[in-house]
Amino acid sequence: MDSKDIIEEVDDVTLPEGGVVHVPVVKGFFLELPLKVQEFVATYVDLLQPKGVYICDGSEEEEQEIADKLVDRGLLIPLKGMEKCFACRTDPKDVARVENKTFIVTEKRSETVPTGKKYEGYKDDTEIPHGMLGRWMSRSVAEEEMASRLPGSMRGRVMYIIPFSMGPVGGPASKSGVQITDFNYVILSMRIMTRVTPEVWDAIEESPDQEFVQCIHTIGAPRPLQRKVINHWPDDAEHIMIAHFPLQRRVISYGSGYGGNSLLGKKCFALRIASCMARDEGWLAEHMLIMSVTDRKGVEKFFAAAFPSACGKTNMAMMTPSIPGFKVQVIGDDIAWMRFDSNGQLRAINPENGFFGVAPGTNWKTNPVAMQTAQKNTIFTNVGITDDGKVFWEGMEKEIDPNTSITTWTGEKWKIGMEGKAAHPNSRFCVPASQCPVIHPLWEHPDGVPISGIIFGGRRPRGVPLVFESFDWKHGVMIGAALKSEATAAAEHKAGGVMHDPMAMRPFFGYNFGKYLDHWLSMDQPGRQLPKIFHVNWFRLDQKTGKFLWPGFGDNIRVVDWMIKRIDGEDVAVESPVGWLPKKGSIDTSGLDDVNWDELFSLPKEYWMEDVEETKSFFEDEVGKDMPQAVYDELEKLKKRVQTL
Ligand code: GTP
Ligand code: SPV
Ligand code: MN
Repeated sequence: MDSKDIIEEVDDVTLPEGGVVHVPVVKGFFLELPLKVQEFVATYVDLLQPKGVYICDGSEEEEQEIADKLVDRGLLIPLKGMEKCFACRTDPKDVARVENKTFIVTEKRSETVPTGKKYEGYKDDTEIPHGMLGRWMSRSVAEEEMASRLPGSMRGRVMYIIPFSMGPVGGPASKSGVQITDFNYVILSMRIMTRVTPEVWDAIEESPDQEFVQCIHTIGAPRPLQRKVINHWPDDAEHIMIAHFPLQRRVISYGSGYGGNSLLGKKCFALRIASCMARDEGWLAEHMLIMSVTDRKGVEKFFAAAFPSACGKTNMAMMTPSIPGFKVQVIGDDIAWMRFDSNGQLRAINPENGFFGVAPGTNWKTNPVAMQTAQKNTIFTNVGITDDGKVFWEGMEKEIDPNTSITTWTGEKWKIGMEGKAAHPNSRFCVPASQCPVIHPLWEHPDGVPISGIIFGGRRPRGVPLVFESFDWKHGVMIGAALKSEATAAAEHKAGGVMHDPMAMRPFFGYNFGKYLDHWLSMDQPGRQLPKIFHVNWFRLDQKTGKFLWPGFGDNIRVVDWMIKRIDGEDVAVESPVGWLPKKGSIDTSGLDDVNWDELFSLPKEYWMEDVEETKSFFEDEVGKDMPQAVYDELEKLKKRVQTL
C-alpha cells in the first residue's frame, strides 16, 4: 500500500544472475515464498525499482482495500443501481489488444512463425518482414526494447505479487502463474478471471522444479508522472509492448492496462505460452468455448467451439435455447485446454475463472444469461453509465427508458438517439463464472468434460453456409486452418474486412503455425475417439436486404441439435463439395418465419473457386513448406470437388 509502512526489510536477496538486492515488503512474508518465486520477484524489484512489494493473499479484505483505493482515486466508479459493481473508463488510447505490439521471442524466427514463400530468401531472420501469423522478435532486439522501457518503470509505485492458477488449483491439467503488476485494476480483474489464492504457493512448491509461468506487467507510469493521466488510467500507450518468452515460460507486458494486454493469465499465458506447453506435453490450448447441451431425450453432450474474438463464443456458451426440451450449460466462454485421456476420450477444462465478455450486443433478448450474470460483483470497462447508476451499451436501447440520461465511455452526457456511441465497441464486463445461472456443475472438475464435437466459425457475410460437417479429422483440421472472419473491435484492426484467422488463433499462436497444425494432425492416433468437426456461420447476409439470413443467438440451438443427430449417426446429411450439409428440412426451423433455406445453404461456385484459390495463396505465402502436406492435399481435394459445383 502506498501509505503503509514497510513491514519487513529483506536484505541481500541473491539474484539468480548474481548480485544481491534489498526487498522492501509492505505486505506478506517474502521469505515464505517458494525459493524460485523469491528469486523471480527479487530480479524484478532490482529492475523495476518499486517502492515496496505487496504479496497478495486473495482475501476479501484485500479486495475491499484495493477497490476502496481505486474508488478514492476515481478510477473505479461504484454503480449505485447495482450490487457491488464498478465501472471504469480507460485512456481512449488503451481500449483493446494491440496485436502489432505483441511478440514471441525465440532464438530463430522459424520457431515462432512459418517461413511462407513471402519470407524466403532473406539472409538474416531480422530482415524478414512480419507476417500475419504472429510477430517474432529476436532475443537481442527484445533485450534492447525492454532495456528502454523496464528499468525504474515501477518507481514510486507498489509492486503487487499475484499467485494464480489456471484451472482448479493443483489439478492435473492446471498450471500455476505468478503475476507482478503495478496496476490495482489488474489485481481486481485477475481475481475474477483466475484463481488467486496462496494455495498456489503450495502448488508451486510441490511441483517438480517449482514450475510457474512468470508474468511481468507494468503500466509504465513511474512517479513522479511524466505524462498527463487521462480518466485516472495511467499507461504508456505509445510504447506498449507485450513480449512472450516461451522457452523461459515468461511474459513481459509494458504500457497497457487493457484486457488481454494486462490480464496475463488469459491470452498471454493460457494461449500463447500454454500452446507451447501443450505442444511439448501432448495436449491442446485453444481459443474455444466449452458448453454442454442436454437434448430432448435427456442425453448430454459437450462441445468446444473456436470463433475469433468478438464472433460469438460467450453468446453460444451460455445461450438460452429457443426450442423446448434443450438445456445449455457453460463450462467456459473463451479458452479450452484439451487432452485425450487414457481411454482415448478428448477432455477439456476451462483454465479461467471468469468471463471477460463483449458488452455491446448483449441484452435480455440475445443473451439473458450474461445479463443476469453481470448484475453483481462485476467490473465494467468503457460502457455507458446511466444517471441511476446502471450500465448501458449499444444493443440495450429497447430495454431502458429512452429518456434516461447517460454518461458515455468518454465521459460525455448523452441520450439514446443522439450521435455517437455510449460504449466503446470493445467494452467489456468482467464477472466471476461461478455466479452464472447456467454454470455447469462440473465446470471446475480437474479432469474436464468429454468433448464430442469441435466447431469452427467466423463472420462470413457471403458464400458460407450456416453449417457443414467435415468428412474426417484431416479435412476438419484444414477447415480450421482456412478459417476466416470479418475483423472486429477486439484488436486494433479496422473492423469489416474478411481476414484469415486460422483456428481462431491467429493472434494467439505461441509457435510456428505449420508445426501447430502438425500437432493437431498428430492427435489422430489409434484407440482415440476423435470428435466430429463442424463449421458454422451465423453471419451470412441476405445479399438483397443486407440483413442476417439466420436469427442467431438462442436459435443456434437448432444447428447444435442437428450436430447432435450427426454425432448419434443419424441420416440427416447430404454430401457436398465443402462437407456434409444438412438434408433439406433436417434442421428444425419451426416457429421461425422467413428462413430462406436455399440461400442459407447455397454454395456459389464462383465464390468457392475464388475462396479456395485465395486460401491456397494464403497457405503458400504465409506458411509455405511449414504447412503439413496433408493440409495442402485436403485443400486440393476441396478444389477438385468445388469444380463440380
Ligand atoms: P471474445 O471475448 O472477444 O473472444 O468474443 P466472443 O467470441 O466471446 O464473442 P461474443 O459472444 O461476445 O459476441 C461478440 C458480438 O457478436 C456481440 O456483439 C454479440 O451480440 C454478437 N453475436 C454473438 N452471437 C451472435 C449470433 O448468433 N448472431 C449475431 N448476429 N450476432 C451474434
Ligand atoms: C479476445 O480478444 O479474444 C478476448 C478479449 O477474449 S481479451 O482478453 O482482450 O483478449
Ligand atoms: Mn477471446
